[in-house]
Amino acid sequence: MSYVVAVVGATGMVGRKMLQVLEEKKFPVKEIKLLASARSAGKKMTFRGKEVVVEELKAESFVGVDVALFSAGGETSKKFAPEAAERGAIVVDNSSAWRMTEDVPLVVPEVNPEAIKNSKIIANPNCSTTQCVLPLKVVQDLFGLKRVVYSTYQAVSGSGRDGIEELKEGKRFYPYQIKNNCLPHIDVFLDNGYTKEEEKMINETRKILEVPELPITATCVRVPVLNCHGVSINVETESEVDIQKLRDALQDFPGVVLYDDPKNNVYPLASESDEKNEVFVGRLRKDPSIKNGLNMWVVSDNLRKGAATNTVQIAEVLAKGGKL
Ligand code: A2P
Ligand code: 11C
Repeated sequence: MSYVVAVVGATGMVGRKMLQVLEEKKFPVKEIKLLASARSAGKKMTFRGKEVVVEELKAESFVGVDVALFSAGGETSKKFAPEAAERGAIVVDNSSAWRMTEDVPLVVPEVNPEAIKNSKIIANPNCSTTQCVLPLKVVQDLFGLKRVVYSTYQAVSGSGRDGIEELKEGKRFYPYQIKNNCLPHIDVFLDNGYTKEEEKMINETRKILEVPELPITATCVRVPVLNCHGVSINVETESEVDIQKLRDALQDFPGVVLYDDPKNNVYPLASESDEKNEVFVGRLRKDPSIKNGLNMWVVSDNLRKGAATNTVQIAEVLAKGGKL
């Protein structure tokens, strides 16, 4: 079987990465439709060595499409995902538009593929959440989760082209310069003093791991790194952590690479995770400040596993399950 695939936002950073990942993973594409705003209509892009003309996104674009991968911002997804679904396409949406909608599954294929069921719209989590729920699922299954504290070190590519241009070329985009700085400010501030990014990490983790009441807190920080987010995760567990058991389980878990040999300076790094599809986990150690505690350092390519790769993996689950 092969499929008609639409990429909505094909000209953007994540859209381009989706095309690259579809090629690399040899996703069975019969025909590809590249959709973007009217500004890009007529532009030529390449997929599998062939030129493809970008079309303006319209509701009719989805006639005959089996699966539509969206990464064109929340407003576009809100408007066009139902249009696509109505026309028979299954939508995998990388925006935040549908993530917390009750009947929309929020999926990381290594963690909760069963959540997909027969949904017509499937949401892809925020990049910083995605990379955390893989090791957290391992901890949850082994020792149970009691509380999670996230501290993130997020790359400028999470802000799209604007962030990259600021770090590379000094074009100002952030409220303060990012060079030589760390900004404890990602997305907008909410009335409770948290940012929307922090709120997303809290809510999305609870939804994916099916622990709606789990106490979680987060501080999200933008750092002067081009690509790959780092997250320090402090976890309080129900039962005592056995580091060797955790190491073994992480090594066996799909999509996770254990990089944990501190004596030989082996730990996850942005520079080593760039352009990789896996989540790198290291600095595993007990937290002796609480009864059952653990610290980990988790790094992943936010444009790949945090966005394009996870979206394509969801499409793979759909294809393998005969749902397209
Ligand atoms: P375009 O390139 O035509 O503006 P990024 O997040 O890297 O800026 O990419 C955003 C992607 O979403 C681009 O492909 C962009 O297309 C697309 N996009 C933005 N707004 C719309 C819209 N209103 N309709 C369709 N595509 C849109
Ligand atoms: C960032 N995590 O690094 C954001 C980007 O909800 O999909 C992705 C925002 C989202 O700025």
